[in-house]
Amino acid sequence: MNLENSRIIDMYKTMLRIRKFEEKAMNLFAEGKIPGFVHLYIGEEAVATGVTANLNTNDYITSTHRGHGHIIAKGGDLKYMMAELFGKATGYCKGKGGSMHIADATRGILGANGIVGAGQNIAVGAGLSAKYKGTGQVCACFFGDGSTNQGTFHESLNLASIWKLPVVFICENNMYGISMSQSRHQAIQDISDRAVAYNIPGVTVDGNDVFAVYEAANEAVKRARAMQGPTLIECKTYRHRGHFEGDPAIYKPEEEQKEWLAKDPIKRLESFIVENKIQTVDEINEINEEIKREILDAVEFAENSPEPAIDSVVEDIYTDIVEEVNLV
Ligand SMILES: Cc1ncc(C[n+]2csc(CCOP(=O)(O)OP(=O)(O)O)c2C)c(N)n1
Ligand SMILES: [Mg+2]
Repeated sequence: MNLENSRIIDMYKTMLRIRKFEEKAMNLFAEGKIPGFVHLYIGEEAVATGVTANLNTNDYITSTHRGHGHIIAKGGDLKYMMAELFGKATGYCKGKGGSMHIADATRGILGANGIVGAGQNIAVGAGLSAKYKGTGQVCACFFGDGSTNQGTFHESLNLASIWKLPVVFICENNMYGISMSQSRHQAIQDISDRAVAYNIPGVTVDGNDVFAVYEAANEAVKRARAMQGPTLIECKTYRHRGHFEGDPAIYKPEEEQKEWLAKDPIKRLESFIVENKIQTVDEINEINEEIKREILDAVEFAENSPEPAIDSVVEDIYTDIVEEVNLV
């Protein structure tokens, strides 16, 4: 692998930005400042980071209910994200969508998605449009292990394969769909085996190793841009938290948790950076401070932002009964 040091540091910063944003969201949720549901990506940061490091600003991504990491890695603005989590008028969806509906068309972020498996068919649509218009864009489609039992998974990989669409399918196998372990919800170990059914390449990588993810995605993105069709990449990883904040995750064995905490993707990259003298421990600490400040700025922005006006509840929606709604 041939990555310049500056790119390795950029990847480290992205992973840290995701981690710190989410740790902050975790605390703010516990304080009752964030309404709705929050699904954290802590532990899985290497996947979003390794994949998006291969994408351009105008390339697309589709995301999931666990979407903060994908959106941050694709360049989403932390201020508008935090404001959306707070339900404020300055948020990405003007405070109406919350954590699971953040989108930013200017950066190709086609949206987090509360419907499991629904990003896969959106990705096929994005790939079809890029191919039809000849724009050279690629779509990276993130989804979980649980979603690979949905019909959309089969339909999307099938169509993307026969139409040779520029889509990269990235399965984040964190070993659970809510409380259901992968060994209980499917009869295979490696989800990449399913690529055979669509006659496309399927690879499994260590999803906690950002370089392994980067390399697999690099090859898949090149293949997609060359209109050679999609690839299925399975990244084996682990979520450190419960399915959502508030889930005590009693179904996760202690030994398993310990084993995976020891494989923390950020600590691993940090060790690599220091051992290879790319940065000193002091420089790493400075980066940590810099990212913490970014997060605090985002929280300040969100806290100082106005609540949405009551009337805005009937704006930006598609319906013909709006006139009949009496808000007072
Ligand atoms: C179509 C649909 N079915 C069920 C749900 C409820 N649900 C939310 S998350 C989830 C599990 C998803 O597991 P996985 O795809 O592995 O993603 P992870 O949460 O592990 O990131 C389910 C079943 C839903 N949101 N949408
Ligand atoms: Mg899962």
